[in-house]
Amino acid sequence: MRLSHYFLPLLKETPKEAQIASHRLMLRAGMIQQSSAGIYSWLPLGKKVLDKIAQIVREEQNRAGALEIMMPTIQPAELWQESGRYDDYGAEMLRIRDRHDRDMLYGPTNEEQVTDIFRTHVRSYKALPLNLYHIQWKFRDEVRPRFGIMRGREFLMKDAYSFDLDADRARTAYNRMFVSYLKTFARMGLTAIPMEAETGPIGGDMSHEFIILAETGESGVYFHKDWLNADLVTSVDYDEDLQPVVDRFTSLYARADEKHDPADCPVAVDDLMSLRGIEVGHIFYFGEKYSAAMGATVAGPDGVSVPVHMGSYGIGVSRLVGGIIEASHDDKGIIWPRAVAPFDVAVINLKPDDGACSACAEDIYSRLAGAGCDPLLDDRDERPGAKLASIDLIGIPWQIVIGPRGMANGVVEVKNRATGERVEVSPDSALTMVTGDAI
Ligand code: 5CA
Repeated sequence: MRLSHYFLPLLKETPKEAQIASHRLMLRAGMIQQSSAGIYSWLPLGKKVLDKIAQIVREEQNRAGALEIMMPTIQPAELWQESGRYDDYGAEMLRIRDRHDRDMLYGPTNEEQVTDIFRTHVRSYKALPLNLYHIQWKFRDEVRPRFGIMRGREFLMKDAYSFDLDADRARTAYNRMFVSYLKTFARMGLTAIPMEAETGPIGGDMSHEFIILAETGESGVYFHKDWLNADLVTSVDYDEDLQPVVDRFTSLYARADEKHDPADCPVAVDDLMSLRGIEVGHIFYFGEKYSAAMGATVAGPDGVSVPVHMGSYGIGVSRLVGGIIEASHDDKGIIWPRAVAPFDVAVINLKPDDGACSACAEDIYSRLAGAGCDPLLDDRDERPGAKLASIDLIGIPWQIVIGPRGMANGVVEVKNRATGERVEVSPDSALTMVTGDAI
């Protein structure tokens, strides 16, 4: 992409309304624009990161055996009346009436909708196990939308729903999602700590939140310091028995601060850490809560029909954009982990009106694209200092800086955004450095 053809509305001033780094940086980097409280438009740079995060989530859900569907954002009130949640959900639910005076709602979650799909088509245990997910916008009329897209009213969620014949098999489905979440967040360069949690309006009797550590997080968490070096289960296979893996993780102490009781904590004071975190995922096992209320039953091997056992599994896809920035930024701007970066490498031409600089920049740009990289060419007619600052701000992992002084010596500068390291090398070596990192 050529920056001269792109839409990147950078802000020079720090927006006053933004209280935390990720909100400030997303506005300054031209990633989002507020439409109304807690509701945002995603501009090209933001949309690209959002899509990359969604794609990692999708790949890991597919790998864990879940099947992608797409359910609507607008749901009929009747489904929620069947489960009993239409009245229970309260003011957080956005209620809509259509032209025929039918009560509808903008879905805050999809347990009822997916249970309706299931009961329409599945009658026998032979169709199980089944796990259906979608990546879709939700609406919750939060009392205090804040921190930009971190606590929005409209937000993008991945929500998966598992169906099994009994509690034991449902536990297997739960464990698969548990492990797939650790893998998903690890791919984004994040350490996520699973923590026993309340089930809230979703209901049920087993639940874990996945928390990433960040100073500005809304949740306080106490945890064993070994979490910081926990093996990220990348090598675990879904065909093995996952219970020991889950047990290994859950045996390491992690508690929300309101649940931490110093008198009853098994961890020695020296090993205990207390930090703040952001909830990026939440999984629930709630058994027959919705299936019994909505008549989603299957005939078991003995021919007897029983309500199916269900769980639901959420990831805050749009919240992760902010969460990753909270976990990875400095005073110059965002530092994207390679896997979610909007572009792999920025080619910065400091003097576009210089023939040698432009020829070199164009050559590097086209060879990067040919090597399967996604490069951004800064060909704007801007001061060199402003260019370097804006590329630092938007956090591209590698920068190749081309200027007349280097050209005279046949070299360009390669900068690693995360470490700040810079080296002067030939254009060929620059290509090897940044493409080698991609592969
Ligand atoms: N149906 C269940 C699981 S699919 C569910 O809705 N769970 S949840 O309420 O915990 O939401 C799942 C995830 O969505 C949360 O872990 C969080 O990362 C994200 N999320 C929830 N509310 C918001 C919000 N207001 N803004 C941004 N992300 C949110």
